[in-house]
Amino acid sequence: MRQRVRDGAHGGNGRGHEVGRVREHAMLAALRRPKQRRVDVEESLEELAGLATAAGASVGERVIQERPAATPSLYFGSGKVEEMAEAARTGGVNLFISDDPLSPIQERNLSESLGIKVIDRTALILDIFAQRARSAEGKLQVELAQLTYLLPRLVGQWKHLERLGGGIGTRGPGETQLESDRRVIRQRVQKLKRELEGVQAHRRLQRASRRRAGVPIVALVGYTNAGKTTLLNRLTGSHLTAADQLFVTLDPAARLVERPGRRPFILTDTVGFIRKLPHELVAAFRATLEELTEADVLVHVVDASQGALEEHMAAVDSLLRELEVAADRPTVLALNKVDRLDEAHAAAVLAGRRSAVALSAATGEGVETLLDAIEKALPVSGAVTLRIPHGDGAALALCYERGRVLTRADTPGHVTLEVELAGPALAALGAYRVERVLD
Ligand SMILES: Nc1nc2c(ncn2[C@@H]2O[C@H](COP(=O)(O)OP(=O)(O)OP(=O)(O)O)[C@@H](O)[C@H]2O)c(=O)[nH]1
Ligand SMILES: [Mg+2]
Repeated sequence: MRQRVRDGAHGGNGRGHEVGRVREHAMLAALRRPKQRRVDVEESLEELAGLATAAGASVGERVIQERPAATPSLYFGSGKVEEMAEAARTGGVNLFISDDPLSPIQERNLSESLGIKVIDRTALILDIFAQRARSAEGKLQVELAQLTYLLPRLVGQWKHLERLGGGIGTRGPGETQLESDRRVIRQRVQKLKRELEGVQAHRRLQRASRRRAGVPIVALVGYTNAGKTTLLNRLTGSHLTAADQLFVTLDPAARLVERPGRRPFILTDTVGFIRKLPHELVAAFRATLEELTEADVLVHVVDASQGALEEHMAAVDSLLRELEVAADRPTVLALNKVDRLDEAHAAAVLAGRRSAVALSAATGEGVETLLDAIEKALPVSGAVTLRIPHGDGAALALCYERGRVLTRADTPGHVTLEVELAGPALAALGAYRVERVLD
């Protein structure tokens, strides 16, 4: 794992540097509150193990403590923490990872009690992103997220010292140092934001020219490891990296899909989603993810062979809502990896899901059915003419956001547009439709 995150997450108890080159062996822990099902907590821990592996650590013991609520000082109960400290010593564990977010104080106290480095799921995900970011934009976004995460931790560290009654080592230069650290970080955050704006302006231009070319855009979205990149590779003959690891893809990619007898479209791949995605990352990656708002159709790729299918789909849906990707956007549900299921299981997964297609990006089974479904959801190819009163700004906005405006004529009182629109948007605007272009 990279040093930068470790220092930030660690709160600086002086041990972070020792394990720099040693392989990290991690203990994972979560609380189970009375209302939670054990299987859900176990699945979340399993995913945390996947994240730890992706970050380069090996995984040892997993601990679930049943408690009505977290404790303010240690998150876990103090008796449990003693047990875990003992287990860590005997198990050769040098890293403790909490599945839930820890406050800076909890992180620090736990680290002191356990005698090893302590991080939470957020720091772990940030670390993976830091290791994987390749593009200039990706790197800027990750650093921005890391600094946002670090800033309150510096403050927390200071409050912690104050709580201990100040005294030697906490006066004068200590405070000055903290203030200047914070100032330096804030300045860096401002600089990163400016640089990001530059990169993003460039990408907006690229997107605008793509849009002008008039080829519809189809965006792959989904949980990390669902098979998005494998599917893009299959449909476009590309060789983007796909692997059985979480967060392989960070940078967006776009490729043209051209199949004989079918309308061409641009297919985009982007960073995958996960439960409890750090809000620092969502904020920092907002621009990357904003690409989704420009898609004509979303293909929600789901790993259908996976037990926590419903939770994964819900996590993706809630992130899409957070990103304000319109809920009425045509979406095709791609239930992937059906090659791993027997027929009965595949049928059970498909049952009751509208607009779902079962497929295997690995074998190619079901891919033509997916292409049929995408084609149906694409904007209608023929243009329609709409006469919209000036008063209805929302309708006009919808045309520009969700359609492709070919011509526009403004007259007093009305705007007449020739526009290509997808089915749902067309249905919403049907009242303004006129049969032929008015002179
Ligand atoms: N059996 C099977 N494996 C698949 C299928 N599609 C993808 N995989 C495997 O699933 C793993 C993840 O695939 P990716 O395409 O990297 O998944 P992704 O959604 O792009 O994941 P991230 O970029 O990490 O978010 C890889 O090991 C793929 O080989 C499929 O249809 N069947
Ligand atoms: Mg990928």
